[in-house]
Amino acid sequence: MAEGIFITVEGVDGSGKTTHCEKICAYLERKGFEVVRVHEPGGTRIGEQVRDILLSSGNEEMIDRTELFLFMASRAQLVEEVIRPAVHAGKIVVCDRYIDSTVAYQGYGRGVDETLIKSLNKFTIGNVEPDLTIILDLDTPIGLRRAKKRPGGGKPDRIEKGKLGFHQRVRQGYLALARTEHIRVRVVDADRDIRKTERAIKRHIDSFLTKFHVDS
Ligand code: Z5A
Repeated sequence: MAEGIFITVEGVDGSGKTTHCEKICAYLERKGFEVVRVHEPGGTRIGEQVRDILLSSGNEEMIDRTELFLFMASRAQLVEEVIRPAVHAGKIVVCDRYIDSTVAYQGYGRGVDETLIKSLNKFTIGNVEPDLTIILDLDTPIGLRRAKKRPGGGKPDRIEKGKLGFHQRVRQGYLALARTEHIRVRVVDADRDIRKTERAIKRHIDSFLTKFHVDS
Protein backbone atom coordinates (compact mmCIF):
# COMPACT_ATOMS: atom_id res chain seq x y z
CA MET A 1 0.00 0.00 0.00
CA ALA A 2 1.32 3.46 -0.87
CA GLU A 3 -0.53 5.10 2.01
CA GLY A 4 -1.80 3.21 5.04
CA ILE A 5 -5.18 3.05 6.72
CA PHE A 6 -6.31 4.45 10.01
CA ILE A 7 -8.99 2.56 11.95
CA THR A 8 -10.37 3.72 15.30
CA VAL A 9 -12.43 1.76 17.81
CA GLU A 10 -14.78 3.62 20.13
CA GLY A 11 -17.45 2.96 22.71
CA VAL A 12 -18.48 3.34 26.32
CA ASP A 13 -16.43 1.85 29.14
CA GLY A 14 -16.26 -1.91 29.08
CA SER A 15 -17.74 -2.17 25.58
CA GLY A 16 -14.87 -4.43 24.52
CA LYS A 17 -12.52 -2.03 22.70
CA THR A 18 -9.33 -3.55 24.10
CA THR A 19 -10.57 -7.07 23.37
CA HIS A 20 -11.59 -6.26 19.80
CA CYS A 21 -8.58 -4.04 18.94
CA GLU A 22 -6.42 -7.07 19.67
CA LYS A 23 -8.60 -9.27 17.45
CA ILE A 24 -8.71 -6.72 14.63
CA CYS A 25 -4.91 -6.45 14.63
CA ALA A 26 -4.48 -10.23 14.56
CA TYR A 27 -7.03 -10.51 11.72
CA LEU A 28 -5.29 -7.86 9.60
CA GLU A 29 -1.86 -9.38 10.28
CA ARG A 30 -3.15 -12.75 9.08
CA LYS A 31 -4.17 -10.98 5.88
CA GLY A 32 -0.56 -9.84 5.45
CA PHE A 33 -0.82 -6.19 6.54
CA GLU A 34 1.69 -4.46 8.78
CA VAL A 35 -0.31 -3.28 11.75
CA VAL A 36 0.38 -0.79 14.53
CA ARG A 37 -1.88 -0.85 17.59
CA VAL A 38 -2.19 2.23 19.79
CA HIS A 39 -4.50 3.60 22.45
CA GLU A 40 -5.63 6.92 23.89
CA PRO A 41 -4.93 8.62 26.14
CA GLY A 42 -1.28 7.59 26.09
CA GLY A 43 0.69 5.55 23.59
CA THR A 44 3.86 7.70 23.80
CA ARG A 45 6.26 8.40 26.66
CA ILE A 46 4.77 11.86 27.19
CA GLY A 47 1.23 10.67 26.50
CA GLU A 48 1.46 8.00 29.20
CA GLN A 49 2.42 10.68 31.73
CA VAL A 50 -0.59 12.73 30.65
CA ARG A 51 -2.75 9.59 30.95
CA ASP A 52 -1.67 9.18 34.58
CA ILE A 53 -2.71 12.76 35.35
CA LEU A 54 -6.04 12.33 33.56
CA LEU A 55 -7.09 9.04 35.10
CA SER A 56 -5.65 9.33 38.61
CA SER A 57 -8.56 9.16 41.04
CA GLY A 58 -6.61 11.57 43.28
CA ASN A 59 -7.14 14.38 40.74
CA GLU A 60 -10.79 14.95 41.62
CA GLU A 61 -10.48 18.75 41.41
CA MET A 62 -9.63 18.69 37.68
CA ILE A 63 -11.87 21.11 35.80
CA ASP A 64 -13.40 20.28 32.42
CA ARG A 65 -11.14 22.62 30.42
CA THR A 66 -8.01 21.11 31.94
CA GLU A 67 -9.30 17.64 31.10
CA LEU A 68 -10.09 18.67 27.53
CA PHE A 69 -6.63 20.15 26.89
CA LEU A 70 -4.86 17.15 28.43
CA PHE A 71 -6.67 14.76 26.08
CA MET A 72 -5.68 16.98 23.16
CA ALA A 73 -2.05 17.10 24.37
CA SER A 74 -1.81 13.33 24.55
CA ARG A 75 -3.43 13.05 21.10
CA ALA A 76 -1.09 15.60 19.46
CA GLN A 77 1.93 13.66 20.67
CA LEU A 78 0.52 10.31 19.51
CA VAL A 79 -0.37 11.65 16.06
CA GLU A 80 3.08 13.08 15.36
CA GLU A 81 5.17 10.36 16.99
CA VAL A 82 3.27 7.27 15.92
CA ILE A 83 0.10 7.53 13.82
CA ARG A 84 1.16 9.88 11.03
CA PRO A 85 4.54 8.16 10.39
CA ALA A 86 2.94 4.70 10.42
CA VAL A 87 0.16 5.66 8.00
CA HIS A 88 2.72 7.35 5.71
CA ALA A 89 4.77 4.15 5.80
CA GLY A 90 1.77 2.23 4.44
CA LYS A 91 0.81 0.49 7.69
CA ILE A 92 -2.62 -0.02 9.18
CA VAL A 93 -3.01 1.81 12.48
CA VAL A 94 -5.67 0.55 14.90
CA CYS A 95 -6.35 3.05 17.68
CA ASP A 96 -8.38 2.32 20.84
CA ARG A 97 -10.24 5.68 21.21
CA TYR A 98 -9.53 8.91 19.29
CA ILE A 99 -11.32 12.15 18.37
CA ASP A 100 -14.84 10.75 18.85
CA SER A 101 -14.13 9.95 22.50
CA THR A 102 -13.67 13.67 23.15
CA VAL A 103 -16.93 14.55 21.42
CA ALA A 104 -18.74 11.82 23.38
CA TYR A 105 -17.15 12.25 26.85
CA GLN A 106 -16.23 15.93 27.05
CA GLY A 107 -18.97 17.10 24.66
CA TYR A 108 -22.05 15.01 25.43
CA GLY A 109 -20.83 13.80 28.85
CA ARG A 110 -19.46 17.02 30.36
CA GLY A 111 -21.36 19.54 28.23
CA VAL A 112 -18.37 21.24 26.55
CA ASP A 113 -19.36 22.94 23.29
CA GLU A 114 -19.16 20.41 20.46
CA THR A 115 -18.08 22.94 17.82
CA LEU A 116 -15.17 23.96 20.04
CA ILE A 117 -14.16 20.31 20.53
CA LYS A 118 -14.29 19.63 16.81
CA SER A 119 -12.13 22.64 16.03
CA LEU A 120 -9.59 21.70 18.74
CA ASN A 121 -9.58 18.15 17.36
CA LYS A 122 -8.85 19.54 13.90
CA PHE A 123 -6.02 21.71 15.25
CA THR A 124 -4.60 18.70 17.13
CA ILE A 125 -4.69 16.07 14.38
CA GLY A 126 -4.36 18.12 11.17
CA ASN A 127 -5.29 15.77 8.34
CA VAL A 128 -4.85 12.54 10.32
CA GLU A 129 -8.54 11.61 10.20
CA PRO A 130 -9.70 8.04 10.73
CA ASP A 131 -10.71 6.18 7.56
CA LEU A 132 -13.02 3.82 9.42
CA THR A 133 -14.44 3.98 12.94
CA ILE A 134 -16.13 1.10 14.71
CA ILE A 135 -18.37 2.10 17.61
CA LEU A 136 -19.08 -0.79 19.98
CA ASP A 137 -22.55 -0.06 21.27
CA LEU A 138 -23.74 -1.37 24.59
CA ASP A 139 -26.11 -0.46 27.38
CA THR A 140 -24.02 1.64 29.78
CA PRO A 141 -24.61 -0.34 33.02
CA ILE A 142 -23.58 -3.58 31.28
CA GLY A 143 -20.34 -1.95 30.12
CA LEU A 144 -19.59 -0.57 33.58
CA ARG A 145 -20.19 -4.03 35.10
CA ARG A 146 -17.88 -5.64 32.53
CA ALA A 147 -15.18 -3.01 33.12
CA LYS A 148 -15.29 -3.78 36.85
CA LYS A 149 -14.80 -7.48 36.19
CA ARG A 150 -11.77 -7.22 33.91
CA PRO A 151 -8.37 -7.95 35.50
CA GLY A 152 -7.31 -4.87 37.50
CA GLY A 153 -10.77 -3.32 37.03
CA GLY A 154 -11.73 -3.33 40.70
CA LYS A 155 -11.00 0.35 41.39
CA PRO A 156 -12.67 2.82 39.02
CA ASP A 157 -10.42 5.60 37.65
CA ARG A 158 -11.37 9.31 37.83
CA ILE A 159 -13.53 9.20 34.69
CA GLU A 160 -15.09 5.79 35.34
CA LYS A 161 -16.23 7.21 38.68
CA GLY A 162 -18.62 9.54 36.79
CA LYS A 163 -22.32 9.07 37.52
CA LEU A 164 -24.46 6.73 35.42
CA GLY A 165 -26.14 9.75 33.75
CA PHE A 166 -22.73 10.95 32.53
CA HIS A 167 -21.96 7.56 30.95
CA GLN A 168 -25.45 7.40 29.42
CA ARG A 169 -24.95 10.80 27.77
CA VAL A 170 -21.63 9.50 26.42
CA ARG A 171 -23.44 6.59 24.77
CA GLN A 172 -26.03 8.96 23.26
CA GLY A 173 -23.13 11.09 22.00
CA TYR A 174 -21.65 8.14 20.15
CA LEU A 175 -25.00 7.26 18.59
CA ALA A 176 -25.51 10.88 17.50
CA LEU A 177 -22.03 10.90 15.93
CA ALA A 178 -22.82 7.71 14.05
CA ARG A 179 -25.90 9.37 12.57
CA THR A 180 -23.99 12.40 11.32
CA GLU A 181 -20.81 10.58 10.21
CA HIS A 182 -22.50 7.61 8.60
CA ILE A 183 -19.84 7.11 5.90
CA ARG A 184 -16.87 6.77 8.26
CA VAL A 185 -18.62 5.31 11.31
CA ARG A 186 -20.08 1.81 11.76
CA VAL A 187 -22.02 0.85 14.89
CA VAL A 188 -21.68 -2.73 16.10
CA ASP A 189 -23.88 -4.29 18.77
CA ALA A 190 -21.51 -5.29 21.60
CA ASP A 191 -24.21 -6.76 23.84
CA ARG A 192 -23.82 -10.34 22.64
CA ASP A 193 -21.35 -13.15 22.45
CA ILE A 194 -17.79 -11.87 21.75
CA ARG A 195 -17.54 -14.06 18.63
CA LYS A 196 -20.68 -12.54 17.10
CA THR A 197 -19.37 -9.02 17.69
CA GLU A 198 -16.02 -10.07 16.22
CA ARG A 199 -17.69 -11.42 13.07
CA ALA A 200 -19.67 -8.19 12.61
CA ILE A 201 -16.50 -6.11 12.95
CA LYS A 202 -14.67 -8.29 10.41
CA ARG A 203 -17.52 -7.81 7.93
CA HIS A 204 -17.17 -4.02 8.20
CA ILE A 205 -13.41 -4.22 7.80
CA ASP A 206 -13.66 -6.52 4.80
CA SER A 207 -16.24 -4.35 3.13
CA PHE A 208 -14.04 -1.27 3.74
CA LEU A 209 -10.99 -3.03 2.24
CA THR A 210 -13.00 -4.18 -0.78
CA LYS A 211 -14.62 -0.79 -1.34
CA PHE A 212 -11.26 0.98 -1.35
CA HIS A 213 -9.48 -1.83 -3.25
CA VAL A 214 -6.94 -2.26 -0.49
CA ASP A 215 -4.71 -5.30 -0.41
CA SER A 216 -1.50 -6.06 1.38
N1 Z5A B 1 -11.54 9.56 27.45
C1 Z5A B 1 -12.17 10.80 27.39
O1 Z5A B 1 -12.93 11.15 28.30
N2 Z5A B 1 -11.92 11.61 26.35
C2 Z5A B 1 -11.06 11.27 25.34
O2 Z5A B 1 -10.86 12.06 24.40
C3 Z5A B 1 -10.41 9.99 25.42
C4 Z5A B 1 -10.69 9.17 26.50
C5 Z5A B 1 -9.45 9.59 24.36
C6 Z5A B 1 -9.69 5.95 29.13
O3 Z5A B 1 -9.78 4.85 29.90
C7 Z5A B 1 -10.73 6.93 29.68
O4 Z5A B 1 -10.55 8.19 29.07
C8 Z5A B 1 -12.11 6.47 29.32
C9 Z5A B 1 -12.64 7.51 28.35
C10 Z5A B 1 -11.79 8.70 28.62
N3 Z5A B 1 -12.88 6.54 30.50
N4 Z5A B 1 -13.82 6.19 30.96
N5 Z5A B 1 -14.62 6.04 31.80
P1 Z5A B 1 -9.09 3.46 29.60
O5 Z5A B 1 -8.23 3.57 28.42
O6 Z5A B 1 -8.47 2.98 30.86
O7 Z5A B 1 -10.32 2.53 29.44
P2 Z5A B 1 -11.44 2.43 28.37
O8 Z5A B 1 -10.96 2.96 27.07
O9 Z5A B 1 -12.69 3.00 28.93
O10 Z5A B 1 -11.62 0.90 28.17
P3 Z5A B 1 -11.98 -0.21 29.21
O11 Z5A B 1 -12.80 0.27 30.34
O12 Z5A B 1 -10.67 -0.87 29.52
O13 Z5A B 1 -12.93 -1.15 28.43
P4 Z5A B 1 -12.87 -1.78 26.96
O14 Z5A B 1 -11.47 -1.75 26.43
O15 Z5A B 1 -13.92 -1.17 26.14
O16 Z5A B 1 -13.32 -3.25 27.23
P5 Z5A B 1 -12.43 -4.60 27.40
O17 Z5A B 1 -11.33 -4.36 28.42
O18 Z5A B 1 -12.09 -5.15 26.09
O19 Z5A B 1 -13.56 -5.51 28.01
C11 Z5A B 1 -13.97 -5.35 29.36
C12 Z5A B 1 -14.29 -6.73 29.95
O20 Z5A B 1 -15.46 -7.22 29.30
C13 Z5A B 1 -13.18 -7.77 29.73
O21 Z5A B 1 -13.09 -8.57 30.86
C14 Z5A B 1 -13.68 -8.55 28.49
O22 Z5A B 1 -13.23 -9.87 28.49
C15 Z5A B 1 -15.20 -8.51 28.73
N6 Z5A B 1 -15.96 -8.56 27.46
C16 Z5A B 1 -15.67 -7.97 26.27
N7 Z5A B 1 -16.61 -8.25 25.35
C17 Z5A B 1 -17.52 -9.03 25.99
C18 Z5A B 1 -18.75 -9.65 25.58
N8 Z5A B 1 -19.22 -9.53 24.33
N9 Z5A B 1 -19.42 -10.36 26.51
C19 Z5A B 1 -18.97 -10.47 27.77
N10 Z5A B 1 -17.81 -9.93 28.22
C20 Z5A B 1 -17.11 -9.21 27.34
